[in-house]
Amino acid sequence: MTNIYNHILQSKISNQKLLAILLDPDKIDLNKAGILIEKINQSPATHIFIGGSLVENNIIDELIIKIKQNSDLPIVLFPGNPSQISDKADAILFLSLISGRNPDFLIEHQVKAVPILKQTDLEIISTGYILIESGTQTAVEKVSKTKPLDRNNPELVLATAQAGEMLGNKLIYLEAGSGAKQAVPLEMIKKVAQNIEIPLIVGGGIIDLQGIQKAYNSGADLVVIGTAFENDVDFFNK
Ligand code: 1GP
Repeated sequence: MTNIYNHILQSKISNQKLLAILLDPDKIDLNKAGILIEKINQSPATHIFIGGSLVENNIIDELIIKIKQNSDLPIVLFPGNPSQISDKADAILFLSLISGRNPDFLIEHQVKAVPILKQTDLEIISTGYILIESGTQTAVEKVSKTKPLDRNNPELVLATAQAGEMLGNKLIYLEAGSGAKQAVPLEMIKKVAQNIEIPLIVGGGIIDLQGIQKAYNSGADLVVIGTAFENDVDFFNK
């Protein structure tokens, strides 16, 4: 497996846009995972992200094994907490919720994750995770007990992203929240993309192909699609 972060960087440099399908293990029936993986293989996805705000079942290992048997796509953990770490994946977005002021999600979970991560060969990709207000309270907001940043305050969002970059994060993730009513504003994506050097991930509330294209056109390097694919596995054929 090649280095996943380097590939993201190279893709950014060559303006090759990336697409991740997010699978929430809580919402997956392992018996039907075969069909799901087939659909992912037929889609333009370049990565599979695995995780969720809660994840109460423990099928993560099994799910990843099944994906690996049927797909060559890189599998990246996108964990809500350290219990979602699996050594079966290829990499992990080592997230710090820098839009919030809850120390648990800024550093506590990360400290707790270290002994687990040290036992794995996962590629660790430090990611500044920024939650943007999106119309209703999303699961991330509830679980993390943090306030999202004002969607009408792009300056603050940019300063937060730049602080993440200066702190050494390798990626910035602008998140509206899973199933968000409103996706991250395009102007905000543009402003952040133009003023950071590191790759930019955008996700939450993107429900159609035009939405993906618009996020790319605004400067997103990687777009994450969860709910839309969950609701319709033929989403990418439309
Ligand atoms: C959530 O950004 C991802 O963390 C995907 O969101 O489920 O709304 O596509 P959706």
